[in-house]
Amino acid sequence: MFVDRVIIEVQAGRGGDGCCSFRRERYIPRGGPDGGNGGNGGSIIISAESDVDNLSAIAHRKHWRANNGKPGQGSNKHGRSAQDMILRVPPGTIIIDEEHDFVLKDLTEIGETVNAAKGGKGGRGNTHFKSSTNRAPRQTTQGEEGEHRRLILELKSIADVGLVGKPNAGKSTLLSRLSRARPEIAAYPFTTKHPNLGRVTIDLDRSFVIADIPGLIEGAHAGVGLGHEFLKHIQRSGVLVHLVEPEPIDGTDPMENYRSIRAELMQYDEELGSRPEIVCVTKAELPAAEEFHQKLSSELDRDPLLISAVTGQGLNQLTSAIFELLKATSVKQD
Ligand SMILES: Nc1nc2c(ncn2[C@@H]2O[C@H](COP(=O)(O)OP(=O)(O)O)[C@@H](O)[C@H]2O)c(=O)[nH]1
Ligand SMILES: [Mg+2]
Repeated sequence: MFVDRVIIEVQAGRGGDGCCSFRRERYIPRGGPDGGNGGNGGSIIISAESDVDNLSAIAHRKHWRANNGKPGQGSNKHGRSAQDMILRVPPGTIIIDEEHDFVLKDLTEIGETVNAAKGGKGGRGNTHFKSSTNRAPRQTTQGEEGEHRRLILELKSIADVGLVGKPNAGKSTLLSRLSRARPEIAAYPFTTKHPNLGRVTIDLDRSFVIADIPGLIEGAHAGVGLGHEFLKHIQRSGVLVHLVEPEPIDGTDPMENYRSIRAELMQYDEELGSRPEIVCVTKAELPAAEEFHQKLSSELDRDPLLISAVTGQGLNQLTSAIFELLKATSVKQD
């Protein structure tokens, strides 16, 4: 199951109370205060980890609660602090405070963490209050309450490149050919039910991540088909690769298909629709491919590529073009 949005409640642990105690030993009258401090409550830490790819492990539970700190004891024994609870999420997870409607943290990097609910501090034992003027204090403090929050966790995948195109255009096949990702592939629409990420390695120091999302169809922005919700997984991609198949099995016009995906992107988010785009005519070995490639060339101001995931035609050209464009767009951002 692929989950990219969950609402949970997190409750940090309470701090342990400070202890009130006096040393009582034979031959030592009025031995003085010896109550220890309470331990700290556990915090709820959310951490972006490379081996997690969606939020399903978090979705099975609504309440996440860290343990309380232990109270202090006599003989100046401090209570033990509770361990923090760590929730592991994929990089790209945005942590939102639901009640107050603000972003607590956008965990974009692997290894980044946020303390989503701080554990309560332990209370002071009466030893702490000992002074020259008060040698037998009875005063202690209680442990603090742990923080409580309602959180929305929303995953917007981190991928350099987003693949777009009609269902059946060949997106998943291309991803599996270029990377080690193994998305589902079949000759019917909507085989891909959730986004897949794959890293494409050109050589030792040149690589990038591609996201394959379920196919768009016209009206996706209005909730038709698999809907636009998956578009958020390419919203952070600097470059789009738009695949168009030359001979759609459903008999649709490939040129119309190209235009409708463009319109769909613009309607969802103009900024996304304006990202640099590499257009590819797929399935190059099919008879109609050449002719459609020519036709599309005259329509666009930049030449589309002609590729085949079956024969490998144009794939090196595509990965180099992607890399160059990524380099150019990241320079512009700096
Ligand atoms: N002839 C040919 N068929 C392809 C090529 N790439 C993908 N296909 C086929 O097109 C169909 C849809 O591919 P898929 O990758 O699932 O498309 P997606 O819906 O865009 O992800 C499958 O039957 C693939 O085998 C290609 O380069 N040449
Ligand atoms: Mg697919």
